[in-house]
Amino acid sequence: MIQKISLFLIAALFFSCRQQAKPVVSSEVPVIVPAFSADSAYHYIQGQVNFGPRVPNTNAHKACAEYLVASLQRFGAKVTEQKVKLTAFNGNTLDANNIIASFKPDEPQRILLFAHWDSRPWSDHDPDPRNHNKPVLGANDGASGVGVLLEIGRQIGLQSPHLGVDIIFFDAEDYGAPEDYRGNSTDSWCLGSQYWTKNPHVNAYRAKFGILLDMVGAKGAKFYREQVSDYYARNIVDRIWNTATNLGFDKYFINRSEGSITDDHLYVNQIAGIPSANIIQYDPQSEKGFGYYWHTVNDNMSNINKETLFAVGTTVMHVIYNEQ
Ligand code: AHN
Ligand code: ZN
Repeated sequence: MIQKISLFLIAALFFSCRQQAKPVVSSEVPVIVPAFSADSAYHYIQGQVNFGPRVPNTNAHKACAEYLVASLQRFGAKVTEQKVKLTAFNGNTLDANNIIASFKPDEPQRILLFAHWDSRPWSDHDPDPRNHNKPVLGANDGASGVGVLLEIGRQIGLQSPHLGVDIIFFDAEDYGAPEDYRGNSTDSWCLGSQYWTKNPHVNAYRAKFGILLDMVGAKGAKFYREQVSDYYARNIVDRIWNTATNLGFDKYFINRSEGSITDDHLYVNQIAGIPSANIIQYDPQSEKGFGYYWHTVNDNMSNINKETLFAVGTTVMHVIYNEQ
């Protein structure tokens, strides 16, 4: 009798354990998304701005490239510098450098994250014409996207998502012809991404999707669904804006289509064929579409806000860590 009962107990225990084990092997295991540090992103923006304007062919530009490469290597990425001479609309030869960081370089399933790291040589939208020939410091226009991606790179190095990730810092995005330029200025923006999409750092490079961060650090920034992104990458735009809404960041991410912007993602979509979305500050009310300090001498650290950095960084982290 005792034997029979214990046999029954063992059997009951065995089956109950099997029952309990089920949810653990199901796909409902919650994904742990590492916390994005806005303090750290802010520090990386300050780190770039400390070099001064990162205009191609200047010492600040060279020194900042070294800082970016050393940072990405410290996070454990395989870093490729794509150094190339590019010709600007005005005939200037630019010593350009696309900086590419690969995490899990042998994993075929990949996500591409990108931002431009150069700053504009002319503050041609400054209200004071005497500033038009001065370079833009680019705390928001340039450094903010790079700073957020450096912090994401640091987190990936500590705990990787399932997929491989490439972070590309494109050069010579902001060397585009001023509005009053009289000569031919077709495709004068985004020279670094135009080059990379025709000459990727690895043969037949593929990624499931791409996300561009451009001007993502300003206080009170609003990010609308951008129309080039919606045309080529509606699913990924949906995923980003839904993720932001679920996280409570809907005051930053407005689920409405506004503006069609020539930016690095245009070439990544059209030439590389990687569906890519642009997270870019946009203000349909303002005259220029972007912040009032856009392409002025006032694009400095005083506009950079940690709450905005946190909303953007956290949203992108959730998108990439939830990708299976
Ligand atoms: C144009 O102004 C044509 N495109 C905006 C791309 C840009 C410039 N992003 C930052 N600076
Ligand atoms: Zn710019």
